[in-house]
Amino acid sequence: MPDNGPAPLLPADFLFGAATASYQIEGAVNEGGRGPSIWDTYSHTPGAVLRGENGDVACDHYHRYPEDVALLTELGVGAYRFSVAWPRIQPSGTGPANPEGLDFYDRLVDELTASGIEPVVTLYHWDLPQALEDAGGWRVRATAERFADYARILADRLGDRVTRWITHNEPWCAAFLGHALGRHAPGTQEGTPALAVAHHLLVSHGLAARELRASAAEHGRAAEVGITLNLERLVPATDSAADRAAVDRAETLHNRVWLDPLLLGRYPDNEAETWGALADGSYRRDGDLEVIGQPLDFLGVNFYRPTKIADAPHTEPDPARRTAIDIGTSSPRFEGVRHTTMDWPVVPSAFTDLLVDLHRRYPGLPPILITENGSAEEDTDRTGERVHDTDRIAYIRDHLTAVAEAVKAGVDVRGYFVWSLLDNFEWAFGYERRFGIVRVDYHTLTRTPKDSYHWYRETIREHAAAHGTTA
Ligand code: GBH
Repeated sequence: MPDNGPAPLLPADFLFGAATASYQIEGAVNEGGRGPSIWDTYSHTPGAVLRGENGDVACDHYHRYPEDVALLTELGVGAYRFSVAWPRIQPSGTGPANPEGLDFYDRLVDELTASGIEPVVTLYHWDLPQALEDAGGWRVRATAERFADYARILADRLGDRVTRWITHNEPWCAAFLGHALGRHAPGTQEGTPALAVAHHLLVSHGLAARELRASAAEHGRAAEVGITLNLERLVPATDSAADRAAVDRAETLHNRVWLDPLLLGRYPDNEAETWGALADGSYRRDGDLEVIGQPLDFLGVNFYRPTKIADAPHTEPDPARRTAIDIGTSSPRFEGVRHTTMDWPVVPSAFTDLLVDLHRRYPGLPPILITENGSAEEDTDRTGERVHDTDRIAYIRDHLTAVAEAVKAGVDVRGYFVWSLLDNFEWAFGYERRFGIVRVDYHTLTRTPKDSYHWYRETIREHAAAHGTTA
């Protein structure tokens, strides 16, 4: 048992979990009647992913899920967050459900509940059926309507065992990395369409939330609906007015474009400053804000690192050719702190600041679940079967402590999911970046718990013991 410092004390009913996502772990892309997704297309596009890697096999979780549930059981987590691959449920994104796809998640949910682990289900972690992309993808409203149909299918089938639903994971990535930076599927650099995507993702969240709740009501079940955002802690590079204005624009691009409609029922007031002519809003319709702004049962927050923001020239001088992320900012490096293999600065206090600030700025804030937090490390310090990932242990411990500080300051945080249970397909970075607390050998697909897994298990046990409950 590695001793890497004590675990922080969190409330007695605090939920400890682990998280994954479908395309990053499942593999078996041509099995069980699954249709292609935009990530199959994108990862098979030369030059898109580091070393040309893709999710065809990934961790082979589709076949090895009993072993992965056994790892979760031994870990002692109260909950497991996973995502459903829409193209397993509706191979072309519309029409009747594919029974084999539903059966897979049905078995997974059964294994989890049999082990006393709550399944927390994300509906969309970026694997859009390719057929829907071909019909316009998230640029068109119809995709939001199809998403609601898909949500209904899942709620009807799994809602007897699943209570907590996350409609979207990090819509910022789906909208802006996908359609403006072009570093995620579908991999384009568009202007206004990226903003239409953001809006349609929010509308789809609202439409799906209604279906999840309607299904629960009809069946006499409970449903709790949330959405997961990758909120950014943005720090001005200097105290200058220009840098502070740059932070305001970045706040809008990263945080407020989601938080304001979800929690305040309106879009940010500085859209024009942020996007100029792109922010024409023509894709918005009367009634949309009401659909988007219905009450959330919880807000999912993913946090990894803060970002420093400075005022900078636009990268595209022609406003007509600008993409939606070109808002006249740059991100200088944090000096004097450790950086992980993602080259992300490790600043745990920024996590506390983010949560406390969120709590102050949004008075009607629902309870928060930390749906992802973790660190990519080299994991080169190994003896035999052991992986001595002391940096990852320190990262998780210090970020859990940062959460505990936020709770002390009055923020209602109910749980924490470590990203990730397994090393997995890290999107544009392929398999080179490892976030797992369990090592995956991609030749043999053998799973080996790292020291951080043992540390996390001990932390969960100590938490239960300190509160006089059993893990
Ligand atoms: C989360 O994204 C995801 O939900 C999860 O699937 C992922 O594995 C995890 O974090 C770790 O990254 O350099 O321009 O290509 C966090 C946000 C967005 C961070 C994409 C990495 C790469 C941007 N991620 N980003 S770029």
